[in-house]
Amino acid sequence: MIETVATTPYDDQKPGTSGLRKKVPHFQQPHYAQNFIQSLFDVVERPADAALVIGGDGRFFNREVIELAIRMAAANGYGRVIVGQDGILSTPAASNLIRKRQASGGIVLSASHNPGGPDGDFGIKYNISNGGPAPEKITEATYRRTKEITEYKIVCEPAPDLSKIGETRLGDMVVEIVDPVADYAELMQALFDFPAIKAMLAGGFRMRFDAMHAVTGPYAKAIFEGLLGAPAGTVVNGTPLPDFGGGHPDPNAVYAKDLIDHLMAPDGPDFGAASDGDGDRNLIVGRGIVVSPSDSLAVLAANAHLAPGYAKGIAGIARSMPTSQAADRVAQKRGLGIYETPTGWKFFGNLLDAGKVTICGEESAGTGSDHVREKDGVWAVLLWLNILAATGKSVKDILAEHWREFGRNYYQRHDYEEVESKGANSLMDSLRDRLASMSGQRFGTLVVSEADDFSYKDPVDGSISTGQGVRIVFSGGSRIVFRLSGTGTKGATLRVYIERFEGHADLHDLPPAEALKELIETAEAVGEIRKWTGREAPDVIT
Ligand code: G16
Repeated sequence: MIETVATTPYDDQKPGTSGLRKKVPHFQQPHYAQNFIQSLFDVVERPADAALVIGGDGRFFNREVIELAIRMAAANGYGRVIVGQDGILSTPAASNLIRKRQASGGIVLSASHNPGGPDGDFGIKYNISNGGPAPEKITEATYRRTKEITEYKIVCEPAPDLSKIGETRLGDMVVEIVDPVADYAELMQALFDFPAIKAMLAGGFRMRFDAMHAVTGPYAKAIFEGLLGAPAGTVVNGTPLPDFGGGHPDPNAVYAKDLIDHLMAPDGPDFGAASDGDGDRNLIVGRGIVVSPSDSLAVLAANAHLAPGYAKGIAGIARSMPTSQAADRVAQKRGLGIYETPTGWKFFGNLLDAGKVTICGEESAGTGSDHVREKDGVWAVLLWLNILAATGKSVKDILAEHWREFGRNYYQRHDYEEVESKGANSLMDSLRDRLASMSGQRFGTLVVSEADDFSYKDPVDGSISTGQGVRIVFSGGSRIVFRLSGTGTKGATLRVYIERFEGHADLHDLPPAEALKELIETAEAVGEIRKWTGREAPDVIT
């Protein structure tokens, strides 16, 4: 039986870089999640009897909202929901299922790399029928709808048991509970040379994968320890927990320190990797070296042809604006198209659908390809393993050779987290006010050649996105980018991205902080970070 429930709008349901993210208690307010889900159902394109994929990263409150979404889908005319067993689906696995099962879309419950638990973060994102994050025109229409919503529809019957694989009915709708790993593992086997990676692992190559108590645990165990035969224990922190074991499932130098420490030991494993809350980000570490996400994108793009799924070569590369220009150098040398988009995977969807690019990546530890329409942590790890197996080289050697061929783009991102929104906005406003007069200005040895607030015109559908981050480019190509994060849930997070190109091979082994020293000082001089944030130093440097 369908119940229509009266509700009143909330005024803060504007999706950010990747869906609606708030603290759990915020989501637990009466009708909060229901309002957002109904607004989505009201605005998204879907034929009658459409299929909808539903899953999440297993964080606290996951199951409650999955059950709600199933009951609301049944009341809103969906013909079928495809749900990961126990409510689990990594973001890339959900993207794959949407595509494979020709669903009209999917709901993924995750706040990605943000911490979980009763006081942690929660999130709802919607993916469209190509498997990718909803573009801005849908997120904006959803937001508009949330401001005028007066009722939502839900069936009175409870959702079925999510632990049992198979089909049941809820009202007129079929509820199909599926193994969250099987279809994804099949896709990975079609892309990569599993026998070669298996042989490398059997030959004594040692790896460590840290699932950070988040969603990739079951995927990593099935693929690395199961299909590829890595010894039991290769995957650590492999059981998804609602609070991620009290940790912060963000695979960076701060939160994945334990993994990095293992890889820095002289007798450490050959290869280490980690993924985030919902399995779309990745960190790659070789023995004695951490690979920056921007370099990882460039290396993967330059070597993808070594994997069977990309043997014909790649069509082009896309990167988000703040991501380093290392990938541009690969594109230029190999005669490939290169696209610079705003931050957010949603901007890659049209380029991938149009066949303009095959590989995409972001400085925020995301890399992926046209196999799905999301970034994909386990995919990146497998492509690295495939490259290592095909070349027989170490991660360190691969990077050194890459820099020799293409030059090195030294790169750092400085994050100032949970700063007061007012100060952060004033910092950005002050920069914007000075943009027009910045060209020609000198800071030490650096002279500004160009300064703008990045805007993007989508080459496929012509849509325009403005205000995507302040870029200050210096003669010689060095850059400082200032941007406010769109994924935080408290105050504002200021991100400062710093980049310098070095062409001389004998200068490729400097610590990034040293190579970027003058630019880091210039970032403070131009941005007046201390003055506006009251902070002496960044919270996280990646
Ligand atoms: C999300 C988006 C990414 C984006 C990242 C950082 O990642 O999917 O495309 O690069 O946020 O965004 P911001 O700098 O605005 O915080 P995830 O892994 O959180 O979904």
